[in-house]
Amino acid sequence: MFCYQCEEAAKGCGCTVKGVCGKDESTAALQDCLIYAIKGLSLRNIEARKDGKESREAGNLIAESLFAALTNVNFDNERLYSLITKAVEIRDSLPETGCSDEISVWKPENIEDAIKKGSENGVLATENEDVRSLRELLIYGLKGVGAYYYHVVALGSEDKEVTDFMEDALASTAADLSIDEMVGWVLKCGEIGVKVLEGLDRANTTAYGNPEITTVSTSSGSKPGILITGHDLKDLEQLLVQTENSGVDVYTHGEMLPAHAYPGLKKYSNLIGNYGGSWPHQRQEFESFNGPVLVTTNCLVPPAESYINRVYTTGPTGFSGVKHITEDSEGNKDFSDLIEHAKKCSSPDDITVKGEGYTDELITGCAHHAVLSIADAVIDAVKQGQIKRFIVMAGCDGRQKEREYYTEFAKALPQDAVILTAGCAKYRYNNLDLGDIGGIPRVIDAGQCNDCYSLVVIAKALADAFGTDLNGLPVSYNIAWYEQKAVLVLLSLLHLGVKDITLGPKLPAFVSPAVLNVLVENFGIRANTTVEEDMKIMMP
Ligand code: FS2
Ligand code: SF4
Repeated sequence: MFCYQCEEAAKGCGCTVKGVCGKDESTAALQDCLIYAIKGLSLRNIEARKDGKESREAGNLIAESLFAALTNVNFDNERLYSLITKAVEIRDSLPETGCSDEISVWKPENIEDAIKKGSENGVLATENEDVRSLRELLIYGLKGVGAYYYHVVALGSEDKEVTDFMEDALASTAADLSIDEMVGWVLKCGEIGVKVLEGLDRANTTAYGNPEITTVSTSSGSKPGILITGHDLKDLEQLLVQTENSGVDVYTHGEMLPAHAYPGLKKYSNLIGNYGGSWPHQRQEFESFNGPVLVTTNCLVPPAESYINRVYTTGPTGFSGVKHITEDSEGNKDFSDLIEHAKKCSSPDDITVKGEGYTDELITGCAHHAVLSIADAVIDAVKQGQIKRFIVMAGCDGRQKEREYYTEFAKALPQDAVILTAGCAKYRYNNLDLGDIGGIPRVIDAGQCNDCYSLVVIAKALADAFGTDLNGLPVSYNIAWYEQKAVLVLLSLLHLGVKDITLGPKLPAFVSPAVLNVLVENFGIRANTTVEEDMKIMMP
């Protein structure tokens, strides 16, 4: 196997024996085969599109497949294989094109055949390092598009421009293109990233209302509970409806924390708090939660034997041996097994970090609507020098010790700096008691990584108020990345013209020296260093 799609790629180069994430060789090969299969499907669907005979089902299957191949989503070989066979089935239902390229006609005999195909057509099948780097950069950006688009579809919207782009861009990675053409596809992916994030923001707020600034308890109650993690708000809504008056409480974990801020979700009295922190702590936190855990999307850490029987997956996630909850044709899911399971479990152990400097209440819901409603106060605070600078510390958390950098950076920021965040990166500092500036929280949590669009809206509003552009604002970017949704967010920021982003804790292994040069020369991207050095740059 060879995989280098995430920040934790072994030795900063790539995982070759088993993934640091826990993905084994056969799963890695099936994910590569799945990408191969959806490239073939894309090529055929583009041909069919010319005659108006394309499959609309293809776009959604491609999005789901891209999501399933994203880090920490699906470790279940049978499920990955069924996506491959589905892609082939849709492809073969399209009108004949006479095209006999292997990628357009290949069919697996069985799962071993698919594993073989994947291992022959993985990342290293592209020999030239720079071509490989640009193709993979595009595919990882597309995994972000697929993941975000999957949520849009779950909430009942579709966007043909996005699905056409996914197909066109996937097909481009099977063609011999010039470096300039490939760079063009990568930048276009950032443009589509902004569009899909905007669409997701619209879908979420249409379904559940505009998030309100909300304080969330991290204490444990005395009733048994269900812990829900991942990003899927519709799953949470269905779980809340089904657990109402059942005697079972619902707690959020990780990226589900911002759900507490939506009027359409916070109205449920059985949504009682947030338990634990970000995904790398799952092993301890799922253990001490004592009750069932519903994993709706990434990040899933391979569960330990001691609690695997309490884990349930749904949506794109999967793990061999873990119960998976599917939806019916109306999009409804039946969580009754989980609820009955919870009733037999003890209440969660209290794991809240207590003491001076920490808070046991988390503030979330500082999405664009809520922040713009206090825009006058924010603008005044900037004009009067109470807020000197905003630091965007959005992105991902991860396992490695070097991520402590972000905690130390947050602690070291002067009192007149405000952190703008979205994504699970915030768990490195959101329980620090960083206070507020005249009532404006010093950590403005816009939500999940899915909500990065909010940060763009806030930054654009500030730019308008100060008569400047995004780069003219007193804003610095200290982004923490881990997986491929963060790759898309980065490409989206580049599309918006944001320059001088600091990225860490390591630069992507899939960016070749020549491609890095393009990013440095055109966009001023730099790697983070030490808190002291970076502070000089970001708090000039
Ligand atoms: Fe965090 Fe993991 Fe949100 Fe990423 S829960 S790193 O895949 O999607 O951010
Ligand atoms: Fe390694 Fe990351 Fe790939 Fe997992 S997703 S195999 S940790 S590079």
